Amino acid sequence: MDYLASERSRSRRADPKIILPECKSILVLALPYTNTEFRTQNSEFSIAAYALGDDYHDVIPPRLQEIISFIETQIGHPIPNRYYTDTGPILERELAQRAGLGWIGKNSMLINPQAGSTFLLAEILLGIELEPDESFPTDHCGTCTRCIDACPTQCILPNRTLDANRCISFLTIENKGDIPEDLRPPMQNWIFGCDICQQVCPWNRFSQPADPALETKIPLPVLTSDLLLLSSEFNQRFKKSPIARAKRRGYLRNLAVVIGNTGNADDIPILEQALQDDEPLIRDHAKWAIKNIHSAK
Ligand code: B12
Ligand code: SF4
Ligand code: SF4
Repeated sequence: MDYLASERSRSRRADPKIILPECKSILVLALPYTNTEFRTQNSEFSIAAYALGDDYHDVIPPRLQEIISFIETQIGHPIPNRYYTDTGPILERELAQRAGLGWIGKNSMLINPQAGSTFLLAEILLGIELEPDESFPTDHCGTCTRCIDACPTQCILPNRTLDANRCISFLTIENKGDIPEDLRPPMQNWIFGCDICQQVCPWNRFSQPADPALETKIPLPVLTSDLLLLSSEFNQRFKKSPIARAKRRGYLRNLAVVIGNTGNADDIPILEQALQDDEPLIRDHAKWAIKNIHSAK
C-alpha cells in the first residue's frame, strides 16, 4: 500500500482541489453491508462480511452517478464532479467524520450511533456549494477497549490508526506475498479480511440491514476442498465478489494457513495435493500448514 504514502497521494489527500479544481463541496455517503453472518458466522472459515455479497466497487459507482444526474437535473446544468469509493486519494473516514456521519473509533472505523460501523463509505466531490453539515461532535468509545483487547495481532495503535502490516485484513487481501510466519497462527480462521474489531464493538448492535446488493451471495461455509480450486473455477465463483482481488493464489494461500491453524489431521491429504500446485506461494503455505498440524498433534 505504498501508494498511500507517496508525495502525490499525500498532497491530493490534503487538498481536494488538486483532484477537482472546481471543488466546493463533498457529499459523503454510506451503504450498509452487514447481514446475519456478521454476528452468527461460526463456520469453519470466516470471510469479512463486506465481502460476502457483490463487490461494492462495482455496486456503488453507478449509484453515485445517479445522484449526480439527479442534482444536475435539479440545477439544470452539468456540474464538475469526481466520485470515489475506497480507491480515491482521500481519507474517507476523516471526511465522513467532518460530514457528521460519526466518530472515528479506537479501532479506526467510522462509527455511527444508529448504524455501528458496518457500512462502506463513498464521496462525491462537487463544483457547487452545499450547506455544510456539522462535523460529528463527540467520541462515544469512552473507556471501552474491547477492539484493542480482541485484535489477535495487536495491531491497533493508541492514536486510532493501525499497524496495517500486521492487520489480518491487509495480510489476507492486500499482501501479495508470503504471510509472515509469526502472523499465521493469529489469523485464526480468517480467509479473507477480518471483522473481529467490529464484531466486539458494542455499537454494532445497531448495525443496519444490508443493502440487497451486498447480501450474501457466495456459498458458506467455504470447503476445505477449495484448496484444489482451478483458476477457471475460482474466477467463476468469485467473478462478482471482492474476493477476486486476492486472486486464486492469495485466496488459496490464506486457506492453506487457516487449514493449518485448524489443526485437523484429516486435512493433510488435501494439503499434500496442494504441494503439487503450480504456484510456489500456495505450495509454501501448504507445507507450513502440514508442519503446523503435525506439531499440534
Ligand atoms: C488502506 C486501507 C486499509 C488498510 C489500513 C487500514 C487503516 N486503518 O489504516 C487495511 C488493509 C488494513 C484495511 C482494513 C480494513 N478496511 Co480499509 N481502507 C483503507 C483505505 C483505502 C485507506 C485508509 C487509510 O488511508 N489509512 C491510513 C490511515 C492513516 O488513515 P485513517 O485510518 O483513515 O486515519 C486518518 C483519519 O482517520 C484521521 N483521524 C484519525 N482520528 C481522527 C479523529 C478526528 C476527530 C479526525 C477529524 C480525524 C481523525 O487521521 C488519520 C491519519 O491521517 C480506506 C479508503 C480511503 N480512501 O480512505 C479503506 C476503508 C477505511 N476500509 C474500510 C473497511 C471496511 C476495512 C475493513 C473493515 C475490511 C475488513 N473487514 O477486512 C478493515 C478494517 C480494519 C480497521 N480496523 O481499520 C472502509 C471503512 C468504513 C468505515 N465504516 O469506517 C474504508 C473507508 C473503505 C470504504 N470506502 O468504505 N483498510
Ligand atoms: S481487522 Fe482484525 S487484525 Fe485488523 S485491526 Fe481489526 S481485529 Fe485487528
Ligand atoms: S470496541 Fe469499544 S473502543 Fe473499540 S471502537 Fe468500539 S466502542 Fe470504541
